Amino acid sequence: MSRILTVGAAQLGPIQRDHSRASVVQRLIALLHQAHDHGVQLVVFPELALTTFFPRWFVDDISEADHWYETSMPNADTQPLFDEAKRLGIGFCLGYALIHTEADGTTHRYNVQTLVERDGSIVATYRKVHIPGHEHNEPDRPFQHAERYYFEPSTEGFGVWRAFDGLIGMMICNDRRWPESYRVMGLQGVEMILCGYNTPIHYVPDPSQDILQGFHNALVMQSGAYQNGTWVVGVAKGGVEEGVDSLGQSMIVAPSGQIVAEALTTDDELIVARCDLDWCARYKDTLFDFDRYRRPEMYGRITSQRGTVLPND
Ligand code: CDT
Repeated sequence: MSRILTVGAAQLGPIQRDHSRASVVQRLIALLHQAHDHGVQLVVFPELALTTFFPRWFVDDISEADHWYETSMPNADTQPLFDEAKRLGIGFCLGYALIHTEADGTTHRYNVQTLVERDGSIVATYRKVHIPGHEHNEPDRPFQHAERYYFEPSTEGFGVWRAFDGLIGMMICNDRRWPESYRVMGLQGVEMILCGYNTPIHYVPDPSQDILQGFHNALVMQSGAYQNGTWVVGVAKGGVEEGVDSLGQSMIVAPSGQIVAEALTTDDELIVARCDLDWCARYKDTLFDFDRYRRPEMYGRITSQRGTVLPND
């Protein structure tokens, strides 16, 4: 018997600075209704899906940016999304910024995705592992990418959860460029990885990469899917947001590495695929039978070393 999970990648167009969370949640609910019409069981929304991509601006006092973060999930703004999804019997994955306050008053800021089951229960909240960009204001840039100022990296790493009658993992944006992200989940048997992203077309440190953004986006997700025998659902917030053009190209990738659905626009757009989770075994039990073929004793550098160490002369 096959295990078909019908998935919707709910791409968003831009969210401008002055757009209220309530108006964004209405857009998410509109996509949820489209998903329901297509028999979707799980909808995946992008990274930072409730607000504009605020790390493009620097503030000297980080607490001035606290209004971009959620303090709890669900909350008054997102409760209508949770209620409607539960009413429709659709699960979802939502990216947002989270501020967590400890009992002693210390605060931690994370870039997260929360996975919600069809009955409305929260499966898990994943915190982004690989935080790209820079820590300090770089005023000569056309726009900032100060994620390393605004977010702490996860200390928990990549989990895989039993949900949606399968094994589901999560990663966020820059995580998708690192093979280790997929492999750590592959080693937990992952069958579908959910990944929201915000990718500016203009890469300030090396503009020669600008025309390759779409190629690299597909390259990393297709290879990650194939090499680990897993579905990958990549979902963009695309279009021109506060003057910054961002990649669309949301896609659903099969365990074969083939793209089975891809967005045509950079706007709010739902793409859908019927994903047979049992297809993962075709790769996991053959060419990528980890237990039979992997040589972890040869890979020590991957976990013992961070940067490059050149061979001796
Ligand atoms: N949001 C995010 O992680 N974006 C990065 C941009 C890298 S450029 C600093 C990405 O990998 O797409």
